[in-house]
Amino acid sequence: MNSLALINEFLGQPPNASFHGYQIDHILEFCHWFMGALFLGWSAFFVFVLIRFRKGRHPAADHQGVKSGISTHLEFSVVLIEAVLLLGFAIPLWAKRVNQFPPGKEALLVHVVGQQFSWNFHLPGPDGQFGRRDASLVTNSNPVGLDPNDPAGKDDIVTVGELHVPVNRPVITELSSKDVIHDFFLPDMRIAADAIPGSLIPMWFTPIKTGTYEVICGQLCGLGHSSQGAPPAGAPKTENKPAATPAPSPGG
Ligand SMILES: [Cu+2]
Repeated sequence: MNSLALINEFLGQPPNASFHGYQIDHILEFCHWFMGALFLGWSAFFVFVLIRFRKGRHPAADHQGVKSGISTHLEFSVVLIEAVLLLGFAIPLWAKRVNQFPPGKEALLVHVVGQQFSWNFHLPGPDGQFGRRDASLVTNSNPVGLDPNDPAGKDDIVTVGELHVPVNRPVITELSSKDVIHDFFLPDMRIAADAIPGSLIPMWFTPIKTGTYEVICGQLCGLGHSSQGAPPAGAPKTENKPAATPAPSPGG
């Protein structure tokens, strides 16, 4: 861990637990330091201007203003650095995340359904096939509306608030929502994406460390928003195939 990483820790970022997370951390570190430098620079400039152009020294306004070109050069450098950050780092990194999904056979596919205020996880079970789901079948004991007559759904695993995934294997989550817009956010995995009713939004990550990590909702979605968490996404090292442990349902 280099000293640059300290600024992320100082700002409360948990240690990275996903394969691509280091790239995200590097760009965050750079942005934090860059924004810190900008903050100090602009603050110093502001104080300088307050003193330099005080009323005592300039009782009458000067309509010509600043004659030196320093501020233009400074502004241009800031714009240049920001353009490099955006076009050179942020957009390519984002493109990699959304365009280069791992092959379906290699990855573990999980359907994630958000609701006020919990996360439901639907895994295909040993047969690798998801059972049919229907919104009209949703009840308290059938949170994702799994069709009991569909043979493909017989071995499916549905859990509320807890997800177990293997390490070192890509996980693709397909996000949707039953009610309002939520945001499936795994801070330790350095990923987040909105869960929107009527859409299936794919997202992926590869856990590289075993442990128990937090799942939170990153989108203000109602009164119970802050309680829409789950201590999830971790697996014992020995676990090679997906397994999920049902958690007590929040009863809603
Ligand atoms: Cu939410």
